[in-house]
Amino acid sequence: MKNLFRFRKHITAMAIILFLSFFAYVVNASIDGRTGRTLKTSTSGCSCHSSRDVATSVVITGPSSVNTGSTNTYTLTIHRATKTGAGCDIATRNGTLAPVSSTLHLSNSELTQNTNIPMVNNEVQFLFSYTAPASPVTDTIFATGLATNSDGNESGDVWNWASSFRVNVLPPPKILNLTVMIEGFYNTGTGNMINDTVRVYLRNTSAPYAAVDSATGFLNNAGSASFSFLNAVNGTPYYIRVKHRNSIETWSAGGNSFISNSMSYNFTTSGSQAFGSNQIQVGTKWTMFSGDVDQEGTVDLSDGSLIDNDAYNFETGYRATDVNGDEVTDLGDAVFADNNGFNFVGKITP
Ligand SMILES: [Ca+2]
Ligand SMILES: [Ca+2]
Ligand SMILES: [Ca+2]
Repeated sequence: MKNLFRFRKHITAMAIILFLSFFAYVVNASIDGRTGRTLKTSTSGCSCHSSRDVATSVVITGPSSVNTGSTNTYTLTIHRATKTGAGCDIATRNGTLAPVSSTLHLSNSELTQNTNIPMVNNEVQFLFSYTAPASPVTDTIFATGLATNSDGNESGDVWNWASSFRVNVLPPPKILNLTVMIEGFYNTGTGNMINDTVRVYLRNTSAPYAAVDSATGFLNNAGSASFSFLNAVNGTPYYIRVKHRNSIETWSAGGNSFISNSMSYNFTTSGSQAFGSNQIQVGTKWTMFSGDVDQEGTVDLSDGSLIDNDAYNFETGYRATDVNGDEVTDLGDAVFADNNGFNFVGKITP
């Protein structure tokens, strides 16, 4: 009888311990994070921890524009006066999330805290990576932030949503590495060209040769620059049409395609690199004809008279009439218009 009584007491004590452990488990049930709590899937937020608190600052920062398939790092910052701990739920529609901070883990494709994360000066930052999908899309990153009093239960905790963060997922730019020289700007003595800006248009190779994209670049001493295009695609041939402030517009001899987002083209190696072989040789380089000051497609008397007017007025600086690029308009410029005008130089296009 005595033994049975002792046994009962033992059972009761064990039951109490079990109950207390279970209770502790329940109140701490979400200390290692909950998912499905962002505006992606729910408007209830961290509703176990009181109602939404607008004084809790929850902010997502990172690039708003990324390339398809690329991985970029973002930060979720949670700040709330008087609070000492934090948790979060981060979700996205199309991309893939992964923890960068060791305080995060992936659960149901979302990111959440491992435990109550201590704040420093009422603030905590969670770093995470976002890998963009393979196809262009406007994506959204969602987050809900919890600020706690670190007492191990839901009382005294507050939460808020981050503003939903838009991510424009774009195809990577197509890069044209172009070399093209300008007759009047090229110095055969030094082998260098005066730097200047040109605009490149990519044109379809069938009539009406529609412009698909354009980009500007700043040619260096070797006549080279990189041009970045957002609308062009790989594997489709384009004519390369080059425009410069006082040169005859010049087209590539034929169509050229981007392969793996890249293309190189060099006009200077041969006259026939241009459509209609419409270039002039200066020293060892083939260059765009200079002197089309009014950019109507030919070099003629009207170009010459614009140069003469500016020369008469001793104009200086960056002007279309400065055909040799020395920042002075004078007879040194008129000579190009005279020579090319005499030879009836004009654009040749498909
Ligand atoms: Ca609490
Ligand atoms: Ca002209
Ligand atoms: Ca000049």
